Amino acid sequence: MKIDVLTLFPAMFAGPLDESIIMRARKSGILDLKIHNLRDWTHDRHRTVDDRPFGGGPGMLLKPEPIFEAVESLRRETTKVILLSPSGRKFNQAIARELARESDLLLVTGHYEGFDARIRQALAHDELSIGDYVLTNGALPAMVVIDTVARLLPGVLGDDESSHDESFSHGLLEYPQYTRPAEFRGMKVPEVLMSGNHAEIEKWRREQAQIRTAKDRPDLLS
Ligand code: 4FV
Repeated sequence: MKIDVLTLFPAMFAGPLDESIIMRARKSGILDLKIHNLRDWTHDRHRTVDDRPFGGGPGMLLKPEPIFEAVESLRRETTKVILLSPSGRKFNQAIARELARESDLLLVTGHYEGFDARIRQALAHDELSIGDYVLTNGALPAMVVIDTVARLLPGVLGDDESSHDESFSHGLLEYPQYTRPAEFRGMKVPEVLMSGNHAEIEKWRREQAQIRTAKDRPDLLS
């Protein structure tokens, strides 16, 4: 998968996407990730990317010209252009699975008070929000989407790392898990997990996932 990111803060991406599983995916070529500075598509001495909103109001908006030029020069036939903003549809595991089936994504990150509306109208295939809160810019949301989607790409997670039976994979929270020691500070691992009776273990895990979801995330059940 090819992922291009358009941002005013390329340096923010150094670090989170240069470690562990994501770095391995990049090195193996499964993920071709490129970070682009939006100012590279400006032509004035001040490299202007923002301006005041028509009709007044606080703050500044991202201008259409640099973003249109950048998207038009970076996108290909198959590219899915995605805006990151608080007014997007709420990103979740199902959407991540959807995106993981694409061949290339172009993530356009917001800043200031947001985008000139013509960017959404004429360029975006989709608009995603990572949650109902306001960040200083769209870099972290882009990293969240990249990390969530990349680990679903075939070959990214090794055998010992599986996206098979995890939270949200069946619309439920994950069942409680335990590793050695079997007893820690008086807290014992449930007997059934050490019974070797896989049918009983599966049954117990399904029940625990239901119980936990009903208690902590009943919205997932509805
Ligand atoms: C955001 C979110 C988000 C809003 C103002 C950037 C900021 C600034 N993006 N999910 N929540 N963006 O808060 O995606 O433009």
